[in-house]
Order: sequence, then structure tokens, then C-alpha cells
Amino acid sequence: SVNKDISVVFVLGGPGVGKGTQCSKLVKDFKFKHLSAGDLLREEQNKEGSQYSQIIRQHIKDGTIVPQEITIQLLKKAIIGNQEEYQKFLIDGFPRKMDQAVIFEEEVIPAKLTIFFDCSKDVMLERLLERSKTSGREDDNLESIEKRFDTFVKTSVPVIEYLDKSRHIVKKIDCSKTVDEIYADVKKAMKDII
Ligand code: UP5
Ligand code: MG
Repeated sequence: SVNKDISVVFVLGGPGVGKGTQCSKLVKDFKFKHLSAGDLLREEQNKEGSQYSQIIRQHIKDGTIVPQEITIQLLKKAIIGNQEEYQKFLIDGFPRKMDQAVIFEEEVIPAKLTIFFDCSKDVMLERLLERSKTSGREDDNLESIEKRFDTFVKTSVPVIEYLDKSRHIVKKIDCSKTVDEIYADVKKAMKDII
């Protein structure tokens, strides 16, 4: 089971805001294990013989949220597999629906901190369209991107508000700046953990 002494940080924000980019920078400088829920789902989707391939592919294409039990199971397994080596975990792009947040914190581990990357939809869209030239991601097309934005606003923003109101653990960071400017703010926001 999950060791209750580890520290978990949720890294949240809209599609293309720069969650993965900032997590990669943290991992270079500090001993964090970076777990992107989206990456874990894409890996599971591509695993030969996985019973979840189809359902994951459909949700990712539609920009909707994969049933929580699949994602939580993948995250839990990844935490357990790394907790001997790592004490600190960045959980990137999760939780993004209320049931995920409640069940993960009850049954896996509560987060110590949430970093919320915030910027305008236009900036996120520009970043995703640029990335789409090389990413090969099945959801980096205008139609899927619009659906991802929609899910973010309707389903994921309420989770961030809940974490903020109930636990006061949300630090909001303006993500319209350069990668290095944002990173300086990230390090400030995380000073008690890094
Ligand atoms: N870039 C980054 N920062 C920049 C900056 N400051 N200035 C200029 N450019 C910047 O960055 C995106 C692009 O922008 C890159 O090209 C980068 O170089 C540039 P990135 O760091 O990749 O952004 P990120 O926020 O990680 O974007 P991502 O597309 O990964 O976010 P999503 O939240 O949309 O995707 P995720 O992989 O988390 O989820 C995908 C899907 O999986 C979801 O839509 C959903 O269907 C499913 N999912 C679930 O069902 N459940 C979950 O719990 C999680 C995911
Ligand atoms: Mg990402």
C-alpha cells in the first residue's frame, strides 16, 4: 500500500497550459517523481492486450474523463512502484473530476499542495496548435482541443475550487509568461516542499 510519509503535489490547469513542461524542470533540479495521469493513460492505451485500450482512446479523443477507477489504479501502482526511491511526487493533470479527488485523497493519499497553472484560453490554444505539429497526440486537433477546454471549465475547475475552499492548499500561478519566469514562481510556491 501507499506509504503515508510521502508528499504529493497536484499540478493542475487547462490543456496545454504547461503542466508537463514545468514538472520536467522540477524533476531536473529536485528529487521528484513526475507522474502525468494523461501519460499513464496513453501508456495503458498502447499496452498490448489491455482491457482498457478502447475506453481510454475514446475518452482522450472526446476530451472527457476516463472512469476514476482506471486512472486511480494506474496512479496508485506508479506511486507504490516508486515510493522506495522517491519521497515526493508530482501528480500532473489529476484530479480533474470531483469523484477522482475525493476517492484519491481518501483511499490513496491526501495532497500537501496544489499548483494551479492559469492562463487564457487563447494562449493555451496557441501552445497546443504549435505542439500539434510534432506531438503525434490524438487529441491535439482543433475538435478535440475544444472538447478538452469544455471539460476543463465544466468539470475540472470545480475541483480546483473545492481544493481551495475546503483545504486552502491551492497556489495559483500565472502561466502566460515565459517558461523560466513561470518556473521561478513555481519554485517560490513550492518552497516548503522542495
Ligand atoms: N509551452 C509550455 N509552456 C510554455 C510557455 N511558458 N511559453 C510558451 N510555450 C510553452 O505544454 C504544451 C505546449 O506548450 C508544449 O509544446 C510546450 O513546449 C509549450 P505542456 O507542458 O505539454 O502542457 P500540459 O499542460 O502538460 O498540456 P497537456 O496537453 O498535457 O494537458 P492536458 O491536461 O490537456 O492533457 P493530459 O495529458 O493531462 O490529459 C489528456 C487526456 O487524458 C484528458 O483530456 C482526458 O481525456 C484524459 N485524462 C483523464 O481522463 N483523467 C485524468 O486524470 C487525466 C487525463
Ligand atoms: Mg501534459
